Amino acid sequence: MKGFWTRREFARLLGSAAAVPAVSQALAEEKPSEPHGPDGIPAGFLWGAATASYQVEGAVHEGGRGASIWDTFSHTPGKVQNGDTGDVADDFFHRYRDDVQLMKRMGLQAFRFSVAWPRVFPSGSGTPLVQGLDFYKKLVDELHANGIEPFCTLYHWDLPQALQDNGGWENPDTARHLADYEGYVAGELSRAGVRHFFTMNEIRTFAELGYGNGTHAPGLAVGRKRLAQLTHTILMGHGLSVQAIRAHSATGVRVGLCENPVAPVPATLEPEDVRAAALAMREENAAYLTAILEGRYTEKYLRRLEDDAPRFTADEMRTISSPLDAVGLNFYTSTYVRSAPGGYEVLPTPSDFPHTASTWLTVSPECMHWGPRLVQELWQPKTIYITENGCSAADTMTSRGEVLDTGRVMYLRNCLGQMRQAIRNGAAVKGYFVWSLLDNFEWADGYSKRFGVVYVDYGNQTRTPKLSAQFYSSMIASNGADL
Ligand code: PNW
Repeated sequence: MKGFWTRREFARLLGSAAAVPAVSQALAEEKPSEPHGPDGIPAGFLWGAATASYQVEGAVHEGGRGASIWDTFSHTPGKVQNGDTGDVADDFFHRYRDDVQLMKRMGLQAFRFSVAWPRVFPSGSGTPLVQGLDFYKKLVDELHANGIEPFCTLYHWDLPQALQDNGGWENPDTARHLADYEGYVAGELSRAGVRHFFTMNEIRTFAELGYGNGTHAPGLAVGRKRLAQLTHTILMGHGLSVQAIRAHSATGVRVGLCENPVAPVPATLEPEDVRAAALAMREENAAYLTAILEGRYTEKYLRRLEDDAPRFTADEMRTISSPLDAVGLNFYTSTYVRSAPGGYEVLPTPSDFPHTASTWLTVSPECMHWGPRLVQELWQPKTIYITENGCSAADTMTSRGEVLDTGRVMYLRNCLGQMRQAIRNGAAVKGYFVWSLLDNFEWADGYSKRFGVVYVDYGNQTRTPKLSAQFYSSMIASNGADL
């Protein structure tokens, strides 16, 4: 089934030619995606699960690992719920073999993990630690031996503390150090057979929460002007890393990033509301995905920031929009919009809107339809992966040792149905990673919020697949036939 609109009709719907982004420089050279089968989920679709280094590994003092900003932050009283830290987490560093067997039993075809920068460069730059990548190489071998495709995120927020001491993302050198680190790791891991790399995870989250309101590491609130400039430095780090990964890795690797764009959902299907949603997708993500995929900041963004707008050069914007092979999208929730004078209006969230165990995470699976669909229609990526989607729940174990997380089953089933709708409407979604494989260290919420499809008893590190893991396994077995 085709989308509602052809690309040209959609461009007309968006209004004046000026409002229509030039096909992203980053993705312009890509061929259009293959037509998808009538079932919606294309053959060869990859079903996976995601984790991140600091959230699952533990072993923070092993192998010469340096400190990251999350070690510092979690050990600062009052920053994380219950004073939790990632010191032990899921002990994945020691238990990865068993966990890969768990993945295999679930039928997972892909696994997204991240590399901890301070395991490889303990102080962020200089000479890499010889044994720094041993753990990841063993993990990759284990995945390959069990027929699971590794997807490697190179920066999921654990910045070496030594770089933070020199200004962190406020120091342009950090972008260059990141690229050196990413080029080195991609070189090594691509020779170990890793074919998929993401430069970064969720620029929006670590910039806005880390430096905007200080609820994440490094816990700063630097004000609008400095935030805009350091966000630009982060984008530079991404672009330089894309180039470094390509320069250093074995041929055939695929490079992308994982971002969590605001996912605008049109309140109605009237063309003006759909157009409003497309405008909102572009403007609400202007400092992140839009800048990366178009190689420019929107006029509205620059005008809104006035004197606080970032300083940048045309050359930097070309670096930032270095061509990508894939776009990773993390979708958890939606933002409802409608048409309004000036383009669009973001609608307020009613106080009784259903939400999960995390109050920010409202239950609105439509993000999985409109999110990928609007990204596709605006920027035409050849490949989209849903690199995260999932929810928290107040999971408990029954006396029979089961975790019956029906809320998560409902959430995932509906999200996947909406993803199928996006694919039907032309979004080039080629894989899906549930967040998360395991319950883990949920940043400022510590261990108080559980996102896994597998329950972790933090007392003895026992893993118990939840009902949602069973649901996900059977869904994988049918390639989503029942969605
Ligand atoms: C993402 N918010 O983070 C991250 O990529 C994961 O590491 C994380 O565990 C997962 O989503 C679940 O939270 C976010 O407050 C953390 O809006 C917080 C927010 C959004 C994303």
